[in-house]
Amino acid sequence: MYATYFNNKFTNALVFYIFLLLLLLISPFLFFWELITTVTSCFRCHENMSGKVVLITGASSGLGELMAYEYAKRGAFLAVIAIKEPESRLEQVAARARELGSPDVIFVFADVSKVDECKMFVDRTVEHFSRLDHLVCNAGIGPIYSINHDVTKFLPVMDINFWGSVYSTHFAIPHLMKTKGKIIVNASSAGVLHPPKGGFYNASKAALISFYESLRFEVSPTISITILTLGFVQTNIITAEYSTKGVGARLQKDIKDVFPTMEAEPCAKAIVEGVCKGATSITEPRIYKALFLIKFLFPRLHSFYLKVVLRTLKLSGED
Ligand SMILES: NC(=O)c1ccc[n+]([C@@H]2O[C@H](COP(=O)([O-])OP(=O)(O)OC[C@H]3O[C@@H](n4cnc5c(N)ncnc54)[C@H](OP(=O)(O)O)[C@@H]3O)[C@@H](O)[C@H]2O)c1
Ligand SMILES: *[C@@H]1O[C@H](CO)[C@@H](O)[C@H](O)[C@H]1NC(C)=O
Ligand SMILES: *[C@@H]1O[C@H](CO)[C@@H](O)[C@H](O)[C@H]1NC(C)=O
Ligand SMILES: CC(=O)N[C@H]1CO[C@H](CO)[C@@H](O)[C@@H]1O
Repeated sequence: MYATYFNNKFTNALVFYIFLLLLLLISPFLFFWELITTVTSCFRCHENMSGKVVLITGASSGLGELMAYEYAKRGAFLAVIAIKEPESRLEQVAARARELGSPDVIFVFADVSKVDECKMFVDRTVEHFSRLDHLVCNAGIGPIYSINHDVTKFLPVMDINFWGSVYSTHFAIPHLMKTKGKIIVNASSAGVLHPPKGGFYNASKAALISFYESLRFEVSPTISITILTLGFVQTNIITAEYSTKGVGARLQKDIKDVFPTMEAEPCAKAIVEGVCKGATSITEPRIYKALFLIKFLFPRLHSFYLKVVLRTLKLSGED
């Protein structure tokens, strides 16, 4: 009996390693396949955004704001959404987008974690513009705490990052069906790489990836979905309210030393360009794609890397 058990276990492991070896052997061909696809995609025609309607949640700052400007430069009508806060800059964002070339911009204050408010801003956008072409589910928060904290404090992470995107998508789908539109969802490389202590944030992003990867099959080919898995981009989320006690600010500085980071503006430009070219997933900085590959092919190397990073960031002692 033990022999069979050992045998099974051994064969299973062997099958895995043989498969891995085969994969490595054919990887030069796979590599060229990827390369050729990437090169040909450069020549694919861009969607003409002039006269199209784009709804962006979380557009009062960060990448959401910059994406609004990129769409504005392409002549799209815009509906920009953010939660009403004393310092919310949504009106200024709307004004700037008009200056940059958007023919008409509306702004709506709403909390994406509330289902009726999501219905309200989708309805209001369609009432005003009579159509919807792109839905950008961008609003997100990123706290950094360990499981030892009061766990209920983190319900908002799931409510905003995951449910906020799902609610908006639910109400937008009937309108996107009519225009053969697109959904752009803001996940994160953290949803794939799960660095330590990002548990709640990273889990909300992993849930997004999982949900939208299967939704893809449900709504295609009418609606296409672009999943963003960004690495560290220098915006203000890392210093946002949930990462209290100054850990956020220090972390942002430390992160720059150990992870590849990218400026927000070229990143927003790359995203909108990718979406208009019909990309199904976008990763910026590109180097993170290599990290994803390492994680799937060599999980031991991945955890070794994370341990080293954890030590460098000195996150282990505090929370
Ligand atoms: N920066 C990075 O390194 C990075 C990396 C990977 C993924 N991402 C993802 O990118 C997205 C945006 O990041 P960011 O750095 O640009 O963050 P940000 O500057 O803090 O922007 C977040 C936006 O979401 C809005 N928002 C927050 N809670 C909301 C709510 N309940 N309802 C409606 N709007 C709400 C904020 O509006 P108000 O301020 O007006 O509330 C703000 O406009 C997130 O989903 C994040 O997970 C970022
Ligand atoms: C894009 O569409 C607008 C109107 O829908 C049209 O006037 C313009 O010429 C188009 N631009 C290109 C580059 O095709
Ligand atoms: C996505 O969410 C993150 C915060 O989690 C934010 O930094 C970024 O601006 C958002 N937008 C895009 C397009 O990534
Ligand atoms: C890439 C990213 O934003 N990941 C998050 C996941 O959790 C880690 C843990 O510290 C955070 O640093 C990140 O914000």
